[in-house]
Order: sequence, then C-alpha cells, then structure tokens
Amino acid sequence: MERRKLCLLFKVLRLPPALSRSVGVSFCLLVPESHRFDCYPERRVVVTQQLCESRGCCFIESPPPAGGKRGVPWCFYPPDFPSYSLESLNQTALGMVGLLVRREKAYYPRDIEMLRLDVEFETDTRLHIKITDAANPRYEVPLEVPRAMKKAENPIYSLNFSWDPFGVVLWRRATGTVLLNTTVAPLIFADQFLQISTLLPSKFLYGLGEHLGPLLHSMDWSTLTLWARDVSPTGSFNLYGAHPFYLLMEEGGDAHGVFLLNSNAMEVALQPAPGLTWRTIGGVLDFYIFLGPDPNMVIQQYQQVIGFPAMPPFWALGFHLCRWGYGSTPQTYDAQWNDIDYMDGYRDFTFDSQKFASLPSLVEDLHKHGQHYVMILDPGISSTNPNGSYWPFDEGLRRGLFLNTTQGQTLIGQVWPGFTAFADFSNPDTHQWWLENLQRFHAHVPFDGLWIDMNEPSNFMDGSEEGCPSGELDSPPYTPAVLGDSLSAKTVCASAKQKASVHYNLHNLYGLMEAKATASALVQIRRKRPFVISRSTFPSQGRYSGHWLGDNRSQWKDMYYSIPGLLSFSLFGIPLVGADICGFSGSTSEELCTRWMQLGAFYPFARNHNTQNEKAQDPTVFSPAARTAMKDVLLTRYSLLPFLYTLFHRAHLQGDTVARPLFFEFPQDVTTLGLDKQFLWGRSLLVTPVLDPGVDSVTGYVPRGTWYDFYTGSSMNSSGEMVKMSAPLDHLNLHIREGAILPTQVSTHPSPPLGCPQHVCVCVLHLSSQTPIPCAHSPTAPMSLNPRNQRPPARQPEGTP
Ligand code: MIG
Repeated sequence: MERRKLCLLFKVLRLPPALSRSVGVSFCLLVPESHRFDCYPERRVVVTQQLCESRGCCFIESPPPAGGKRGVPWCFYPPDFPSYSLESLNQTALGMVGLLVRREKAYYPRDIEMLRLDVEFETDTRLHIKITDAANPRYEVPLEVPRAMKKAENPIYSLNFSWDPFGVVLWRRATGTVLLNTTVAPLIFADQFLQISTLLPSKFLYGLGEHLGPLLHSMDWSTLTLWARDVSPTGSFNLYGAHPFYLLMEEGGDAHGVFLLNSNAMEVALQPAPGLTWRTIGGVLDFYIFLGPDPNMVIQQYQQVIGFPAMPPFWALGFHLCRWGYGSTPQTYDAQWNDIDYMDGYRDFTFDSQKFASLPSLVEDLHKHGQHYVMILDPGISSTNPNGSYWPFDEGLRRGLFLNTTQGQTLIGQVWPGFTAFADFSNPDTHQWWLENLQRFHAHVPFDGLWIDMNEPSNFMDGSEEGCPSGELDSPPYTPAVLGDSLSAKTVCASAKQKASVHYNLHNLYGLMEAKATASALVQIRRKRPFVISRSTFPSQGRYSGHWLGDNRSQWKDMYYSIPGLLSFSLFGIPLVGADICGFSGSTSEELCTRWMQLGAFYPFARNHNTQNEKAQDPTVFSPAARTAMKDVLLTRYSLLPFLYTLFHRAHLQGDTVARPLFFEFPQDVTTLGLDKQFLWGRSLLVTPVLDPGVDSVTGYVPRGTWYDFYTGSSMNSSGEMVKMSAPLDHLNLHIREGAILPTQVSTHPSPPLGCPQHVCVCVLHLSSQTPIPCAHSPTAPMSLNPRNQRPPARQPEGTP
C-alpha cells in the first residue's frame, strides 16, 4: 500500500529519476521486504552500499536466512527506477505494436536503445507479448509456432500499460485477478542481460524445470536456474533439461501459464510478494500467456504452441529392463535395453565383438518373442581412431558436422570413448549422417528404439581439451546461478560454433535437436512410430521423445522425488516419462525395490535401470514374495495398458496429461495444491504409493466424491479427506473415481482383479477381437506379459460421467 502511494507521489511530483534515487534510505525503507527486487544478483561479489548505490539502487541490510539461502536482497530497486518508456503504441491486425525507448543507460554493457513491443491477441485464451531489439535482429529460438490468422474476438483477458517506466498489467476479465504486473521493477534489455519482473496473484507456482524438488515451488527467495547439465539430481541444481514455463493456480481454482520462448542460460528468481523475475543472458523476451481457465486447458494451450507429444508405439508402454554393466550378451537374458557396455570402446555404432558377439542373434531372438530392443547412443564421437578405421568420425569430419572452436577447429572434449568431437545437430546435414550411421548399424543389430544420453551435451572436461577462449560468450557480464559457476562447466565452450548459431544460444536445445534427428532416423529405418528416450529436453521435445529423470539414487526420498518429477514433465508436454525404478546409483533393498516397482508400474514410461557394479535389481533376483508382488503389479499395469494407451492418444491429439496432479481434477480444493505424493492417471485412477520404509499402511488424500477400490470394488465416500489405507508389502493402493470407464485387457493374474462395482464400469477389452466384453463375463484366457500381437483399442474415450 505505502509503496503504491509512494509511486503515485513520484508520478504526481514528476521527480526526475536521478532525484528520486537520491531520496535515499527513508524512501527505500518503504519497500516491504517481500517486494524487494534484487538489483545485485551477482553471487561472486559481496555487495556493498557503494556498489549498490553505483547502480542507483537501495541498500538495506537484512539478517541472512539460515541454511546458506540468499534471502531478502540487500540491494534492491527503488520504485520508478529508470527503464524504458513506451513512446508509441499502434493498432495492428492482431493487436498492437509499441516502441520502447531507453531512458538511462543500464549498468550492463550494450543495452539496447530502442525496443519493439509486439502484442498479439492470438486466441481468446492466449496472449503473445514479444520484446525485441527494434533495430537489429537477435538470436531467436527456431521453434515453429502456429501463427494466429486474426485477432481474438472475445479475449478472456485485458491488459494495460504503464508508459514511463514501461510496464504491463494483465488481468483475467471474469475475476479481475491481476496475473502479471511488471511495473514493480525495471525492464532491462542489454545484449547479455535481459530482465523482467512481475507480481503474481498467488504462491501456487509449478513448472520451471528441470529441477529436483517438490511439485510446488517455494516462493521464499528461491532461484531456479535453467542450463542443461549432466549431474545426479541434487538440491536446487540446474539439471538435464530447460523448461521456461510455469503454471500458476489462482484463488478460486482458475489457472494460467506463462512460457518464455528463450533458450539462453537463465534464472528465475521467486520471492514472497509473491513475485517472479526472469533473468536471461541472450535472445529476446518472447512470452506466451495461457489463460486456461482450468489447469488442464492451460497445458493444452501451451502444447498448441510447442506441439503435441508423439503417440508412442504400444510396446513403449510395457515394462523395460535395463542396466549398465550386463557385461556381455549371455547375461542380458530377457533385457530389452543395453547401456554403453555393448559398444566397442564405448564408440557409437559399434558393438563389442567379444562380449557382445551374439548381440545380433540376441535381438533376433527378442524379436521372435515379440520383444523389442533399445540401445543407448551418446553424442560424443570418438576422435582418436586411426584414419579410415571409424567411419562415423571420418565422415563427420569430412562433411564438417562437428562443433568447432572459435578458431574453426573441431572442438575436442572427453566422454566415455576418450577424446571426442560433438555432433552438431543444428546442422541438417548431421541428421543425414546420423541416419546413415544408424542405417549401417541397424543392418547388423536391428534395434527398435533409441536411448539418447549425455546430450546436455556432457563433457568430462570443462569446455574442451584446451579450455575455452576468453571472451564475452564464455565469460559473460552476468552468469546465472549455474552449477560450477561457469557456462562451460562439464560441457563444451559457450563460444563453440554450430551451424545455426553459437553454442551459447543453442546449448539448451542440444537434446531437442538430437531427439529430432533420432526420431526421424528411426522412422526412416523402421517405418513405424519411433521410440526415443532423451536425457536433455526443451519445450516441444514431446514431439520427438520421452524422458527419464536421470541418475537418481536407490533411496526412499529419490523415489518420492520421482513423482513431482514426472508430474512436472506432464506440465512440460512430455508425458512419456519415468525415473529409474529401484534407483540408479547406490544399492537398493528388497523392500525399497518392491515399493518402487509398485510406483514405477504407474510411471507412464516404466523402466528398471541400474548403474554398473551394483548388485542386480531386476525382479528375478528377489525372494519369491517380492517377485510375486512385482509381477502382480506389472500385470495390473498390463491389464490397464488400453487405458494408458488411450490417455497417450488424447495427449497426442489434444494435449491432455497422462500422469496428472490431483489439483488438475480438483482445482477448487486448496488441499490438492500441495499434493505430490499421489497422482492420477487421466481423470480417474488415483495412485497412492508407499514412499516410506517399514510401514504397512499409507495415508493419502481422497478428494471429494465416491471412489472404488480397484481390486475389490468396495466404495468409499469422501468429503475430501486424508485416509489411512492398508498397504502391506504386496499391495499398491489404487482407486477409481465414480463415473469412470477404464478400458482394460485381460492378463494372467492369480485372481482377475477387476470387478464391476456400482457406478463404475470397468470394461474389459479383448484386444484380438476389439470387442468390449462386460466385466461380469471377463474372459479368462491368459495373456503374456508381453504386449506383442495385441492391437490397441480403437479411440476409446476415457469416459466422462
Ligand atoms: O556418465 O551410460 O544417465 O542412465 O546408465 C554416465 C551410462 C553415463 C548416464 C545415464 C545412465 C547411464 C550411464 N550414463
């Protein structure tokens, strides 16, 4: 309140900025702590009053919070800090175009004098706001976005501008809720520092990946960094993928989303106002805002912009088994996946002729049994082979398909095969070469799917074998809070040259571009829907691949984190997602692995994967009781594959989520906003896994309504309450929402689990005939675990009441 009055005072008095800034501490004191927008985010500098005031900002010390967090900024913007002023605003066919003029030089080099503001009312629920350099082109993400043909007629939003300093205020017409208000801090637009802040209408903010943590972000001065990085998910580190998209739940259950189409290193700072600051070091400010009004619609609208996810092949929804270090084919028994140990010297497109001599026949055998084979590929191409002995490198070099140094030489780093060059997937010729490599290999080992790892891209060295040159790309004026404090930490130099631009701009797109090349190669080779799983991801990735959540640990808390992980990727439009079941590194236990197999049976992408030199954790190595529990839950998954497949089809057609947070279905129930230990499949199947050791019950939330126990059909009426559910080690709690129709298939199961309780019709679909058979007359014909030969159901809606 005081703040608003104060701003008003300055507007009325029309104090010049320099004067208002010299008003000093008393003026600054009026800015409440929660509303202090950081004027000195540099972490390597201890900000002093002098440094702060040299930027024209307010300096007030606050007690530092516990636990090494940053807390309230000591150096923050006074109201009306000089920024751009809006000099003109004109109507266009789709909205408006404005001119922004810089009032005072910013404190970062090469700030841009005149900006162009484009506002497009693209649909009634989607607004596009773009701010670019008015005079010179800048790097823009090469994402083809559908363009609106005409201006929206009845937008459910309205917006207003503050002219000087420039700011945008956007609100939802139905409720008057202000969704964005950027007048709280200055817009900064320098060549390598772009910043815009906003107030938010609530603290219920989700998305902004890839990070480890709860689904709901903390607004308590947390900073989320987006810069693709190979690291075992820990703390608040920037991880494998970059997703500059958030979903926000407003009071009353409405939702909106904001997507910043920008691929540069960035950070998003959150504060309790609640407020948010986007801080990126390149590109342009290109925002898409989605008005929902419900969370499902926000995610659909987001995917209308980035593209709907691919329809996975049916077999992709089966159970996958993998480990690093099978060591040789004989041990691979039934495994559908192989890690880097199949390769000869860890080189792509080779296989070890001794230990994996029988790989071709293994794959043939898998195929005979209707099984599929997926193998790993890394983007680092071994560069040290005698000339003429390794076609992928020789040919890549000849065609000029690798990342280059600023000097125009092949950039050499180090990955599993030793010294490597890095394929430049921003070059269309690289896609052709990648295809040719895959074709040659497929002639020997007819793989079915591909697993693309290390594509941040990961490098065991920082930058290259020669480090990185000095210069503004590798040492930018401002470096976001990336792990390792340097853009080149465990990756290639930001200055590396790629066909489409410098790596500085393309880094976060590396995994996306590789996935695109890989999916396209698979289609050309197999003429079937492709199956690709990628570690690094960027918006629109869902069109080409799924994702696994990386190198987790065999620990209970990592099992829990997998749920917010997969739900976040649902928001990002990548529904085919799962974590390494039973944990990747560390040693799993029978109890943990049993619980994890139960949870993992409900990951949209279900793969048990283990690191090398750890004891085996596939289901067969455990006691008969554990094995039976694991088998049972897998059979339950298999019985529900038609349902899962249908959900994927709806994701593919219209952007529905598959694994879904509870608040998507119950947005008005505030209790659901913080729930991330349970999730839904679609709108109607509630999964409540056990996430703690040594228990035989689990307490989960049951949203308002009637729910049916999946196994017994017994009903429970809930007014929206926490319910203690029995959960012995062989039991996963599953509940079906009233009015649901779940298409299923029959699988071999000790006692067919599906009844037909009142109000819930669980339809059993006989896949061979595609005839739905009433549950009461369920056929008992056994079905193998393997989904081969089974055709998916025709488009079967997930029934609405
Ligand atoms: O540096 O290929 O995340 O799933 O087993 C480790 C070996 C490389 C990292 C992947 C993991 C895979 C492992 N890879």
